[in-house]
Amino acid sequence: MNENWHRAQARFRMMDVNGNGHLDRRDFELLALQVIEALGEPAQSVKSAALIAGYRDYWHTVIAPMDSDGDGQVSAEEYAQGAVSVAALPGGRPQYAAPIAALADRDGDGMIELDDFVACMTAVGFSPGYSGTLYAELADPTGGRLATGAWVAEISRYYTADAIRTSDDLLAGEYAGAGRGVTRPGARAGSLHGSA
Ligand SMILES: [Ca+2]
Ligand SMILES: [Ca+2]
Repeated sequence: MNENWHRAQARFRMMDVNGNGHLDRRDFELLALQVIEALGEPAQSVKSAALIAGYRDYWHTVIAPMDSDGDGQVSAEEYAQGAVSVAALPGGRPQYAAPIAALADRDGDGMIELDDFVACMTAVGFSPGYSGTLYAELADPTGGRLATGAWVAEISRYYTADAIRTSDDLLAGEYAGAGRGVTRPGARAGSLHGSA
């Protein structure tokens, strides 16, 4: 198992929101709804609709094609084989990147506040500590605030194969997400590794 395999499995677990061991359309609907709820955004708003559409497109165009056995779900094995590459993403970024940044920019001034960033990040499975650290790293060094474009760029960077700045830091943040308050009856820390 190499480092990229571990990263793939960590991502897989974050996306398997309902914890049934497979990725399908429902997981990405839940991801969008968790972010919308975490930010207190009205479910029917334009920003919410854009995020839901972004995650739906991401599922259909990026994740669903990894379903090599055609059962309508993407298993951990299929995901690992799918080799998520930024080259496969429309415009070089996942479709939810711009909508999630727009949603977190509550007042539309192009900047995201720390609390809103952490709410978004924890809603998709990152730990609060990692989220705070990442905000500080990405924030404008003069104003101390995070520009929406900087976050969109970071989400895109996250998909590049050489994106690991320090793998321990990144994986610690990702694995911490397994402890979020989502019911995951099928999620077991060792099960994915055992299938490698
Ligand atoms: Ca699932
Ligand atoms: Ca499948």
